[in-house]
Amino acid sequence: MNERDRTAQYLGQLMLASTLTLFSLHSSAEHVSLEMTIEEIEVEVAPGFKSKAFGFNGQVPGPLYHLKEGDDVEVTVSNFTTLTHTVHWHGMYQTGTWESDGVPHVTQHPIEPGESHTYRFTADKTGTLWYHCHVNVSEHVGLRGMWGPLIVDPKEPTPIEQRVTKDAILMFSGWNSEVADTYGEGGHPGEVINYFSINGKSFPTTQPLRVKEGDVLRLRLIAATIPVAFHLHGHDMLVTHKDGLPLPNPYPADVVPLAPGERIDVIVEMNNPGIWMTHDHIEHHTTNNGKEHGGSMLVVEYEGIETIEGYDFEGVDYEPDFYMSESLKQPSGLHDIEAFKGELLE
Ligand SMILES: [Cu+2]
Repeated sequence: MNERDRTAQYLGQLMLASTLTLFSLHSSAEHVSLEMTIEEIEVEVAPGFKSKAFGFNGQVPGPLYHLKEGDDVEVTVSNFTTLTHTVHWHGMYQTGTWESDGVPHVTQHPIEPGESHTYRFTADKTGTLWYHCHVNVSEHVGLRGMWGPLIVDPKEPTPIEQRVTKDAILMFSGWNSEVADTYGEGGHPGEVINYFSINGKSFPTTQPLRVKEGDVLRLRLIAATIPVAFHLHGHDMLVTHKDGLPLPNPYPADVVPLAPGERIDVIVEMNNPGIWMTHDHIEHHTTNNGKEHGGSMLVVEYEGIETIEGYDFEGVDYEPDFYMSESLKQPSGLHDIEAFKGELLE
């Protein structure tokens, strides 16, 4: 084969490969078959504070569901706990599959201890969704960690989404140390929520979020159980999506409010190198049992910046998947995150 033939053959292969890539990007809806358990675990939320939880796949937040628009999903959920549960896929339209909506005594019988239930639906809503138990929600969701992220990639992402270089998920929740040790208690109106967390951890048990100058950072903010007023220092955030839906007119903000259950996506141009705080501006949400400098806060670290002496995260082992940025790069499916695993209770 001469040089020109080889070049022609190479170009032919390249075209075939790019056609296949396009094909797999745009008509890649698949049948996805998944399994998830519910376990009794104990999680460390803050230094010196542990809570009993019901962990999807033994972790809080639950594992990441990363799907593509149009995927046909089948999830078998097995309950290894002593109480009943269901799974509600929050935001999913469930077109023609209302029996998979996960509401006990309305769309299904709750999953009894030792039993399993299979949910089947099409991923017909895109963006940042989440899932949670729908049995005794005020306790199981409100205090026991029964929530996790559900991300559905759209067939046609918006132009700004296509520029994103780093994707991160932040789930906000609260805890009540008074009932932390006893299943079946808590979740009452007026009870005192005294710990506040991002991805199940209160500052400084959270992790820094590492970026580099020039990154286009997407934060998927999910208010799982508490209201939030999310503030990032040193940058404006472009609010691009609400509840998974792209906004017709994205707008800039430096504080983003979320009501419980709400999801807001923001996209940030990382153009101001430094070490920057983010925190919930509902002031008592930045405390651990009333002690300041805790709660729903994290630090954004630009690569190459020298930190001050006595920096909060000095010498702390860095966990790159704490905001699920690494798992979001993986092919679609169900992703366990090691950093969120609790201790199994016997
Ligand atoms: Cu439950």
